[in-house]
Amino acid sequence: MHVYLDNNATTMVDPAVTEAMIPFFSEIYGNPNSLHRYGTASHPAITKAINQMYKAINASDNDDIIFTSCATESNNWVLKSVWVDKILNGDKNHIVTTEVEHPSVLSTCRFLEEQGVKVTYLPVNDQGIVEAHTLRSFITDKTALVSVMWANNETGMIFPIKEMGQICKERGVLFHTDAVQAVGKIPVDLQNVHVDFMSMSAHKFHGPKGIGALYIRNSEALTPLLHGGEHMGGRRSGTLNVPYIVGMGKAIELATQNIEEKMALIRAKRDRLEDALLAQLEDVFTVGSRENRTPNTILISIRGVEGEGMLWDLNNALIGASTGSACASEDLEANTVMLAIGADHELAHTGIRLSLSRFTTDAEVDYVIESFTKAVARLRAISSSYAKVQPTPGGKAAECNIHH
Ligand code: C6P
Repeated sequence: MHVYLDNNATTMVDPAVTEAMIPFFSEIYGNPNSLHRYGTASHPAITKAINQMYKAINASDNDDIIFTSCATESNNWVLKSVWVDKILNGDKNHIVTTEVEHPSVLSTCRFLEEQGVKVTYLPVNDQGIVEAHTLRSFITDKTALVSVMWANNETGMIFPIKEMGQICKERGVLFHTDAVQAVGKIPVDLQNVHVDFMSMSAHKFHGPKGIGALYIRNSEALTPLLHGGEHMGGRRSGTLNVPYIVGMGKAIELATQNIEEKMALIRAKRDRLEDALLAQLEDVFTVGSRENRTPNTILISIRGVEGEGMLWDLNNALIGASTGSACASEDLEANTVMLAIGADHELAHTGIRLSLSRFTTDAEVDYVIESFTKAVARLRAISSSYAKVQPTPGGKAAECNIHH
């Protein structure tokens, strides 16, 4: 059996999405900016996709949703443009973010620090989230932007975006959220939450790779990252990627329709998998409370088993998982989010991320439980250190704030 449990890295394109995209490769292929019929033929489909996006996140007519090439671009755009608009050409000098953001935010912040911007990286608590009140004390008169992810890609933990948005609104500071791991997984209602900018990526909700979007509240000013032709009202130049725009619209519609029902189905499978692994294996720990986690994600640590060894065994059993973010999985560093939570180095090398999707079946869950427990037994049997590092009950595990 083949089982794909790396849906936080990317997802399968829903066949209905592929079907919607196909005509726009070789039938309706004109440039939408051309005035002839071949160009204008794509306009209804683009309008439909934009409407699907607005509806899915409950944006208002005054807001903008601009298609980008990926969420990495959306995140870069917000951070670099706020730097230009509010710091280089304004009187601010400070950005606030968290220590567990995706590299597309963290590396951009490091670049901005090299340009002289002050960046505060908010610490996470033992659940892997930043508490809203922590943010309040770090905002100063010089703060231009707060950027906090809606849900973390490695743990699935959901951040208090509503409370943080309110704090930023009260303090008159722009608020950006990287909602890549939230949109399509949990309800995202922008009439209920105050955010100025929000990044999204289609391939995280069964759309194609290579297309993302940036939501911009009430047409807030934001210097373009890409200058060129006056595409998308001059906000982001480049010929519109019509098939992918159509695919993103269809994918977000499918992912957000009856989202509560979809969440319940995924959560039931995730909980069954998590319960079985915790019950059948000794010295394993999952990160963060389930109630405050995206319903598809488990980050599990297995004392005495290197994450890479575990991935190898799972891969041999035709199961795709990861040791954390796909961008960081080629090096053998400890899981940075687990270190931020306070796990010791040994445990931070043992994290395995299992991320389900609406296509995951019960039979697949059964197969993963069986294969996972076998792999742990095999790897512990050949581990020279496992017997030595076993914690005493309530000892090391409690110290490193990883929750059983
Ligand atoms: N995270 C993961 O394995 P792109 O691919 O540029 O559209 O999305 C980047 C991105 C931005 N923010 C968050 C929270 C993300 O999770 C990702 C992608 C993948 O966790 C690949 S590194």
